[in-house]
Amino acid sequence: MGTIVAPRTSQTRDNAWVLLLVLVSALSLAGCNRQPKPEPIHIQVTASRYTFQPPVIHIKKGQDVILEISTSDVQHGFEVKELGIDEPIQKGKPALVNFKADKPGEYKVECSIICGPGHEHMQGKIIVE
Ligand SMILES: [Cu+2]
Repeated sequence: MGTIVAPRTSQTRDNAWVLLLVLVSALSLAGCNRQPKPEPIHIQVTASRYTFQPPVIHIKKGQDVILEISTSDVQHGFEVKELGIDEPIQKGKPALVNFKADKPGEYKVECSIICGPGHEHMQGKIIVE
């Protein structure tokens, strides 16, 4: 009789461990779901007479974005009117621009500081998908 009871007890203990493991896994999964905020994506942009590099920036709707913008020659401005961005870019001092676009579309990037004869044509694009 005793030999039958002993294995049952250890079986019960095993079940308890499995149950505990399942509970712990479920709790840690639930914990992950509570912080779905993804890290912001970091994009390097270089302004120079008379282009932005990359000329087209692709991002996802709702994604937190940090643009690190530097200039390789003179002072430029990084302006995206529709997103309320206008940042002067000085040599040796990269500017960090943090934003999030909630509406898909194409946003025009323009240089907002006169930088030479080609200034008017210095444009780029942000495409939000
Ligand atoms: Cu300019």
